[in-house]
Amino acid sequence: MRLRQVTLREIQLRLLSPFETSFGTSDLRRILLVEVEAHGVTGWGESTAGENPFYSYETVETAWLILRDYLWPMLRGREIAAADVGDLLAGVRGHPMAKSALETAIWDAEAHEKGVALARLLGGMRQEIPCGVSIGIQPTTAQLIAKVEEALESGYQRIKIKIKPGLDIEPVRALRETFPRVRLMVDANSAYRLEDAPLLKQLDPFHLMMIEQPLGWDDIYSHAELQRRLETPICLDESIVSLPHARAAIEIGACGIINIKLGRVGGHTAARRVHDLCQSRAVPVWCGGMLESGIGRAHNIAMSSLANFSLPGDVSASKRYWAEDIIEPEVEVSKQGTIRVPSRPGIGYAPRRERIEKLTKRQERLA
Ligand code: SMG
Ligand code: MG
Repeated sequence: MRLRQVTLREIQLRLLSPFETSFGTSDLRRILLVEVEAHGVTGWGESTAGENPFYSYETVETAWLILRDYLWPMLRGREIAAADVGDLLAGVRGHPMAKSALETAIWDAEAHEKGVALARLLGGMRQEIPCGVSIGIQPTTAQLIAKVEEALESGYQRIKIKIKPGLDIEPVRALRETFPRVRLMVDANSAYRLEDAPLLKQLDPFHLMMIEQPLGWDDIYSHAELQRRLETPICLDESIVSLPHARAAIEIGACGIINIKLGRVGGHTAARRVHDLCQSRAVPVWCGGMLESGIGRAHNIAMSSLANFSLPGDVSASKRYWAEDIIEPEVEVSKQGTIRVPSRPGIGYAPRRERIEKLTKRQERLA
């Protein structure tokens, strides 16, 4: 297809409640949406860049600049296929969240053009995906337990809690005492150092499914060192920014599980390559979340339909985060803790244009 126009929009959406991790708190989300138009079809993508360069170096501002000044000019006027877009953009180093916003929008447009569900176009085979929740750091253990209880009542299949130094062993102990059999894991978002290995070792007796990204985002080597000392599998998130990083991590034994995020690796094609590599090395993967609006959530669902997404991901219902989402229907989770992969064309959820217009803080049309 040949794109006629790309529209960048920044919308702002307030989270139902603030989300705290080891690196800070999110409350009002600034979300960059990309809409691409080809002849007769449109496609939507979402950049998962944050308000601040804390989870990654990208922000809404950097993604906007890179999309407008570099990525769109590389595609303008060309005949393109969604599967090739990632490679066409490879001349720009890094900036995977900016790339992913554009690339995923093109995948959506191509699926609409072909009249097929994006999940099928990507090669996904699951009709429903297993879901977990990610619970931010809570002011008290009682509040944490209440949040976990609520998630389990809604049917979610596994619980992830955020930890940071000083709020790690005790919350996990309390949860294990209250919920002895629940599938439980923790995410440190790089808050520890290799010297903390004896502390992290104290998590082993709680039979966690995994410890996500305990050490530095750029320190795959130390994770291998740590993994040798722990029984609990390490799952890498921030460290896996590309296929070569995934290969290195697996080869040196830095993790037993990988969290795949579209924005962190640069789109569907890159994510599928990481998925395929992990599958060939018997490393299970699951889909991470970045507090996405419905657009990003829908792309996560399509990606999660691939075969090796065998563990419950962080893709949860719209209503956990938003009073009202920007897609129709909203993402819903069954009592069994699953999301049905839509069979409608494209991402399978319709962007609510009027609502998006109302939430838009700025927009720029690129032709
Ligand atoms: O979208 O449910 C969600 C959030 C999942 O915990 C989540 N994401 O490191 O995995 C992670 C965090 C990163 C986002 S924190 C702003
Ligand atoms: Mg994480």
